[in-house]
Amino acid sequence: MSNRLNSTPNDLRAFWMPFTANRQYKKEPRLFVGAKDMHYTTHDGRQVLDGTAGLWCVNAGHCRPKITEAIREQAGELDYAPAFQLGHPKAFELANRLIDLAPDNMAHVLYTNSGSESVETALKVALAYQRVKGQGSRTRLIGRERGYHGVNFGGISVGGIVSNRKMFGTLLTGVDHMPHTHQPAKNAFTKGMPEHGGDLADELERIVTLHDASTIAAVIVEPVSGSTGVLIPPKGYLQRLREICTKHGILLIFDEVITGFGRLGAPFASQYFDVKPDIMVTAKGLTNGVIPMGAVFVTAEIHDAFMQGPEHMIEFFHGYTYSGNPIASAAALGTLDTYRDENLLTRAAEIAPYWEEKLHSLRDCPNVIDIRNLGLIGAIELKPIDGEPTKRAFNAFLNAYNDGLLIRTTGDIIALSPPLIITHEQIDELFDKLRKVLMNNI
Ligand code: PXG
Ligand code: PLP
Repeated sequence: MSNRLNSTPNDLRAFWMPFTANRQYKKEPRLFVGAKDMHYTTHDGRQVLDGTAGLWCVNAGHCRPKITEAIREQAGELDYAPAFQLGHPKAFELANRLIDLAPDNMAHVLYTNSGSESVETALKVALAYQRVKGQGSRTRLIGRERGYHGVNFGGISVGGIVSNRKMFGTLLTGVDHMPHTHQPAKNAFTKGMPEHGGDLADELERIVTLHDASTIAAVIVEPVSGSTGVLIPPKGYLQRLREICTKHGILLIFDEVITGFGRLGAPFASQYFDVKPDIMVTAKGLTNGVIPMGAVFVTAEIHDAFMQGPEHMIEFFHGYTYSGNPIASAAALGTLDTYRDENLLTRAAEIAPYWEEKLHSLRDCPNVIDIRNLGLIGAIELKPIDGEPTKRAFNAFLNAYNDGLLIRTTGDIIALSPPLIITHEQIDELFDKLRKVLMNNI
């Protein structure tokens, strides 16, 4: 432990940190030097309860032995194998294990290194699929306001978070957006899925009428929006999107980067909501966040459409140096073993009622204007400080961190998504700490 604490760097300038208030951070740095199960250890030797599973990814908790061991072993046995025209056993084993877990219409997996890359891969599969089916006029992609699909150009084009888009020019052309589903005037403090807003799916019909179905390749949505501040789909909404896409021959892509791997109490949101997409985008919980890896799931129909032409020819011109990397594959297998052995992919369903009750008990705290939840996800929306948007939530984040609790904030919304191993006592501790933070004049 003392070695770890001594390894604190004394010059933080070179690293331009991602999605970080760099100047504030470097004046008052926050570093983690260790982690185990539900807790981080800070550079100043404190324990911090992980209320966010890192960045929504450490679903099995930290430094789990099966994952650590799998990585250690793989690193000494086969470190790297070329991803193109060659393979190694674990990438195939993993794909089969993933298909076993996935909704039953999913048949094949493409590997990536992140959620952002999974999104780009899914959009490219969708466009190329329409073309190989002789529907090359279907080039439009439809996203949604407030959607988050990573930070690469395709993802920010179909995404709908203004600050992630506005600096970067004209983006992909031929993209349109459905309205988001956040209706606080009607739905504030709803437990679970909101009653109002299911009809917003019909906005897709309007967009189809405007552009004509023959120009639209795919629709991409997060089943539950995470990054934008946790927006739970209204009742009936996802079913209706599915119906409209099917009716018009449009592919439906679910971005399950956050909802995948047990967050809602089923392996994937698709199963939780009983709505089947044509393509499913995942990352994060696939390796428990330990090694970068993503996976894109597609149906047999999509895959098989590409399997034509001479057999020595590449069927799909896409892939990454690290697609199905051996150490990442080993980490993912260790992760799936851990999920299976501890029933973690359904555990959120068991603890969700307790989670919901404790979360909504914060309703009486000052400046709380909405509380939302589903599975092991929670959000508390705060009234912004006049003229200083985002500051109230950021203050809450700093105070919680100093008090031994990790929360995540976006705008003036606090998002919670603890590892799926959290106990009832730790849920109590989390909300006791958060209540103290919210009561304390932030
Ligand atoms: N799609 C969705 C739905 C996501 O939530 C990505 C794609 C991109 O994944 P990568 O691995 O490229 O980051 C994400 C990522 C937050 C937060 O606090 C959310 C994400 C990442 C970092 C922070 O809400 N989501
Ligand atoms: N840039 C250059 C110059 C490359 O040679 C490559 C891959 O060979 C890439 C980018 C893409 O890298 P990756 O496959 O890791 O996404």
